[in-house]
This record gives sequence, C-alpha cells and structure tokens, in this order.
Amino acid sequence: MNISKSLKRLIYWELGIPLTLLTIGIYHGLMQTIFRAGVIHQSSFAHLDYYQGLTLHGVINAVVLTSYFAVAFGHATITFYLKKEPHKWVSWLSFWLMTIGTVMAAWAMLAGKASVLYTFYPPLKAHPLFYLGAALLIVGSWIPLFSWANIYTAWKKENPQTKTPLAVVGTLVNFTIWFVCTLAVAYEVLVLLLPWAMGWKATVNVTLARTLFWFFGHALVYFWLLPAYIMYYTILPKLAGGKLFSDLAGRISLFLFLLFSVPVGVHHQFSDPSISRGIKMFQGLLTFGVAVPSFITAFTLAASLEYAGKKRGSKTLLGFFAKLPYLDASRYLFAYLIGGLILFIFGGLTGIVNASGVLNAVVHNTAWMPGHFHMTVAGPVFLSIIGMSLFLYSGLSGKPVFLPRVNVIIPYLWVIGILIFSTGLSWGGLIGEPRRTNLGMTYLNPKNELFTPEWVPTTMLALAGAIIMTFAALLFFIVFFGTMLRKKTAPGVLDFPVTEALHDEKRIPLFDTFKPWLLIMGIVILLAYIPAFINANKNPGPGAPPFTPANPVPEQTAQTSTP
Ligand code: HAS
Repeated sequence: MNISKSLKRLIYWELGIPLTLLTIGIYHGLMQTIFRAGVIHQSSFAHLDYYQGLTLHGVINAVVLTSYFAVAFGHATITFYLKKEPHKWVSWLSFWLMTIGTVMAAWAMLAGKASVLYTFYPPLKAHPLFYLGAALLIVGSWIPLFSWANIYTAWKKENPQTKTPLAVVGTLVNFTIWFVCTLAVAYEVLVLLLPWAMGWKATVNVTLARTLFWFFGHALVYFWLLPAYIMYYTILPKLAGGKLFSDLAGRISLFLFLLFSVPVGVHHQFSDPSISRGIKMFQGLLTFGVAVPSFITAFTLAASLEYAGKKRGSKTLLGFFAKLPYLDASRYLFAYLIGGLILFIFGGLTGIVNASGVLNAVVHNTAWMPGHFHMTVAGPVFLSIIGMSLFLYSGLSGKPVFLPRVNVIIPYLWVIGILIFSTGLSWGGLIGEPRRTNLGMTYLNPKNELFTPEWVPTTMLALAGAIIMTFAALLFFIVFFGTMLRKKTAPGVLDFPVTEALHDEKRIPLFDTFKPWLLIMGIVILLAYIPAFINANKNPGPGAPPFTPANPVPEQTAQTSTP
C-alpha cells in the first residue's frame, strides 16, 4: 500500500538512527570479549573505559535499538493491517522525545559520566541527564500507543464481527505491557534516582530501586521479543511457503504474555536477602507460566514449518527441515527469522534453568547469564530487528537490496558466532566465571594473584564467537547502508508477506477483546508485587561494601581480613 511521505520519512529515521548507533554498540561488544579474554590488561582502551563500553553496548543494543524499532514496526503493522495512518503530530512528537532523550543519555555515557550499565542499579550513580534521557526515550516510545488504540477502536466499531488481525493484537499487547511496566521505572528514575543524582537526597533505598527496576526489566525482555513473535506468526509461514498452523494458538499465546510478562521480575532477585521466600516462590512459579506462550509458539511454528515443507515436497517425518528456503536470496527475511528461532531453542532452555530457584543459585551473576541473553535478545530479537529493518527500508524506498547473496548468509554467520560465543559464556558461568567483570585486570592476568587459568578456554571461545558475530554485523552494515546508496527501481510501498491460517478457528470473543485480560493482568500484578514492594520498603538491606572498578574483591573484605 502507498503511505504518506511523512510516515515514510518517520520510519526511515526510526530505523536509521538506531542502526547507525548500533555500530558503536557492536564495537563495544567485541571490546568486552577482548578485555575479558585477558588480551589486554587495562581498564580502558582508546580512552573508553570497560564499564563505559559495557554501558554503551547494553543501552544502545538492548534499549535504544529495540525501542526505536518497536515503534517503527508498530507504525507499519497498524497502518498496513488497519489501513489508517497514525496521527502525524503525535508520531513526530514521540520521535522527537525519543531522539532528545537518546542524545542526552548518549552524551552522558560518551562523556564517561554514566558508566552505570543498562540496569543503572544504585549505588552506582549517573549524571542526571542520563536518567532524564532514559525517561524521555521511554515516554516517547509509548506515546504512539494512544494513536494506535484510537485507530483500533474506530476499526472495531466498523468491523465488530471481524477478527482483529493477529499482528495488531500483538502490537497492542506489546505496547500495553510496555506502558504498564515503564510506570515502575519512571517512579524509580523520577522519585528515587534523579533527586539523589541532583544531590537533593543523601541516600537511596537500593532494594526498592532494584525491585522497581525488575518490575520493568523482565517485561522489557518481552517488549523486545513480541515484534519477533508477530513476524513469526504472521510472516514466517508465508515465507516458508505454507500457512500458520493455528490462528487461535497465536492469540492465546499473545494474551498470556499480557498476564505473565510483568509479575515475574523478582526472579532476577532470587539472591536478594530483603525479599521473602514466599514471594520468590510465587514469582518463580509465574516465571514457568511465562514460558508457556513460548512453548505454544514453538509447537505452532514447528507444525507450520512442517506443513510448508510437506507442500514443498517432503515425504518423510523430518524431511520438511531440508525443504525450507534457507538460502533463497529473494526471501532473505526467512533466513533472519529461522536463524533467530534456532537460537531461541537454547535461549529458552537456559531461561528455564534460570527460573529454578536452586539452579539459579549456581548461575546467578555468572557468565552463564550473558550466555542466556545473547541467545534471546541477540538471537530472535536482534535478527528479526535487523532483517525487518532492511525489508521495510528496501520496500518503502523501492531500492533493491545491495549484495543479496551475501545478505542471505549473514543470519547464519551470526547464529554460528552466537552459538560459539554463548557456549564459552555458559561453560565459563558453570565454573564460576563472573559476568560484568574486566577479567583482563585480574582473573585473566597471569601476573595477578587472582589469575584463574580455567577461564582461559571459556573466554577465548567467547572471543572467537564475538569475532564471527562482528564480521556478520559488518556485512550487515555494508548491505544496509549499501542499499541506502542504491537507486530506486520500483515504487516505494509498505508491504508485508501475509500468512493465511491453516486452522482459522471461528472468532471467540474472549480472544478478540482486551478488557478481561487487562483486568486479570492487574490482579496478578497486584498479588505478585504488593508484598514485594512492602518487603523492599521495610528491609532496604545493609549498604554495599565499596569496590574499585579494577578489582572484583570488595575493599572492605581486604581490610577486615588484615589483622
Ligand atoms: Fe531471560 C535473565 C528466565 C526469556 C533476556 N533474561 C535475563 C537477562 C536478560 C534476559 C537480558 O528466571 C539478564 C538480565 C540482567 O542483566 O541481569 N528468560 C527466562 C525465562 C524465559 C526467558 C524463563 N530472557 C528471555 C527472553 C529474553 C531474555 C525472551 C530477551 C528477549 N532470564 C530468566 C531468569 C533470569 C533471566 C530467571 C534472571 C537470572 C538471574 O539470576 O539473574 C522464557 O520466556 C523462555 C521461554 C522460551 C522457550 C523457547 C521456545 C522456543 C522457540 C523456538 C522454536 C524453534 C523452532 C524452529 C520451531 C520455552 C519458540 C525449529 C527449526 C529448526 C530448523 C531447528
């Protein structure tokens, strides 16, 4: 379909800005593995400190890229399926708030005044502009929800008996989760952190800040994931040459995310002494609940791919795997999406390990954790974001993809890189290798008394994977920016491959309305979080022992152990 120049320009900017910043994010990803493998034994390289680089890596890749993309993709899906463009003024207001916020936070990080990592846990303190910037980015990213909700309500009035398109359900579910969870982080930033960073308050309740952060933080991971799920349900089966096995399964899965995405954040705090065991147990159980929609997705997509493979001529039980269009350059989006799905099998399994209280005690705060999340956020999420950014840009601009044969192998290179990288991290985590530590300064410096040779192979493996990933990312930048420089050869239109359902079940009102789900969502959140917040308020916990950035041993321990 044709769309207005204004919306086109908006989507270009919302794809182009984060992809340009991604070059910095990717560079710092590689640098992390170099520092950690003990290739350099310094606290900084090229005037950028290890923790500064880690903050830039996390904030750009996991927050800036994902938020801009979710908004751009949301504009595209709502416009495409409901045939109405979002309000122009509201959409540009959202863009400017996000962009001003990003510039503020980027300045603070690049100036070395906000090396607080993407979780910005106190007592680490950032420049006030970092917190303000993050708040603006978040507020800007949920403003379009109001415009989309208006379009949806009007469409529903005109089509009361038509099922809401699955992609629209997904977009509205995702931004509702985003709106609800960001209220907690807004409170954390505006009421706890900013006054403290401005020097108006002397201390901050660290446990409360962490609890508020994780109310937001785990829902955040599903805000990253759901655009990928929308593509898996509504685009992938068509690209594979088949149909979606069940439309209803997709709806059930999306509504379950609405219930379970938020009230599970305490599973990041299993080791937090201030929160009582009952709450951990309850949110731990809900965490197994949030895996259910992903299991539904796994089986539904496997059945859809099997149907596609059979239509393409497969005759044996598993022969359909061999019949899928893995290297078809004209359907390159398939490669990006299937690559992410392969990684998510391992990302999901490691997530279920994390969710078990007992196993969590083994892997918490170890390298296992980045092993897990690179197979989720840097797996299905990242691959679907970059693949769809290229697809949207090329379609809207009418410019053919640059180097199409190279383009279709990029996702597989990335998958190989991540599998090697995450194996190194997961193995290291199981033998105690800590996360978020410049190992080259101590544990992987043979001259240091803390030198731990067991972590040499694990960190080297991670470095090898990271080199392959960086190479894949470089190729992607060449393809994406190369496409931008090409001449237009077709009219620029907004178009998606549209998947039909194999079982298009009749419309069930419960799965075509938001109200009952929102009500249950509210009740579960209150049950899970009121006691957690009471706990956090009552037991702020003792102060943290002081550390220096270069040494993982707390200074106090060193002092107390000296007679
Ligand atoms: Fe997680 C920590 C538990 C999913 C991201 N997670 C993190 C952190 C991040 C993150 C960033 O319970 C670290 C935060 C920090 O900085 O401290 N996670 C889970 C569970 C799931 C899960 C139970 N996580 C995700 C997703 C993420 C993500 C998705 C990003 C997008 N995670 C945890 C826990 C912690 C944690 C604890 C805290 C640990 C700690 O101690 O700090 C579940 O949602 C996973 C369910 C997924 C599945 C997989 C389904 C498989 C599919 C693929 C099918 C493939 C097909 C293709 C059909 C059950 C859908 C076949 C075709 C072929 C050709 C083979």
